[in-house]
Amino acid sequence: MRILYQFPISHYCEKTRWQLEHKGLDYRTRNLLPGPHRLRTQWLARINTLPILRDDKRTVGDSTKIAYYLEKYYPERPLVPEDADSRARVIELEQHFDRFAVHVRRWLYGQVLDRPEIMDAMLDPYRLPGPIKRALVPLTREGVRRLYAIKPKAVVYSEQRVEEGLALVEESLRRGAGDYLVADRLTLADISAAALMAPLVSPPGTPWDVFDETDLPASLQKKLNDMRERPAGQWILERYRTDR
Ligand SMILES: N[C@@H](CCC(=O)N[C@@H](CS)C(=O)NCC(=O)O)C(=O)O
Repeated sequence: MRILYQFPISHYCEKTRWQLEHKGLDYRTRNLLPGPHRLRTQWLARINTLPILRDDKRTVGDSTKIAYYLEKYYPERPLVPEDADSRARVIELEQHFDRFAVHVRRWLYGQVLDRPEIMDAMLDPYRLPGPIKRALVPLTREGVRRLYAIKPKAVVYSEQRVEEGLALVEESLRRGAGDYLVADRLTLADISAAALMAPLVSPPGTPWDVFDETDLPASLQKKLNDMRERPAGQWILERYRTDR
């Protein structure tokens, strides 16, 4: 029995879902409620964050640790190449995109945290009774603001890091041999980059595809369109169309 403890909206959880599905591994998801989740995550893996994977008797927390755990115990459809140079590059890129992901989250929440769609995307999976959901909305929103430091200066800093992340995708594509960042096929570097930056371009059907964008401020609409149209944005959308 394989269980992925997750927040559906978390891009780190999406990275793990993609990897599990690429490998054809069956799993069930268990959605934890943001806030009280820490009681469960501490008990399961002594960490505060999701994803956590329970694989029969083994429990692994953190998307990077899960990634290497899965490569080790389920080597079919490998995502880390054998060849030493490519392997080193995949490991390096995975680490970079893992760090950029914090800034993707902060920049995006900086733009949309006050919109109702965000709290719906976060809380609707739990099918809470209306009054409980209404009580949780302000607590969850302020919890997110505090936890991820959604403050004007930090959001501006994160915007620059997001730009670096997108530029790294584009530079890696120029260096690489084709559609993928390192090898001539999908690797953990591609899954990490595409999943962790997907909230910026909200591929159809993903948990971030929740806005009627014509309803967003014009400057934000333009920024999101620009991201979607540049090579990195196009590449993320293509990975979702082809490999997800
Ligand atoms: N490095 C971790 C980061 C995971 C992470 O930041 N998860 C967030 C959701 S996107 C989380 O669980 N936050 C809740 C908390 O910090 O209490 C990983 O790769 O799994």
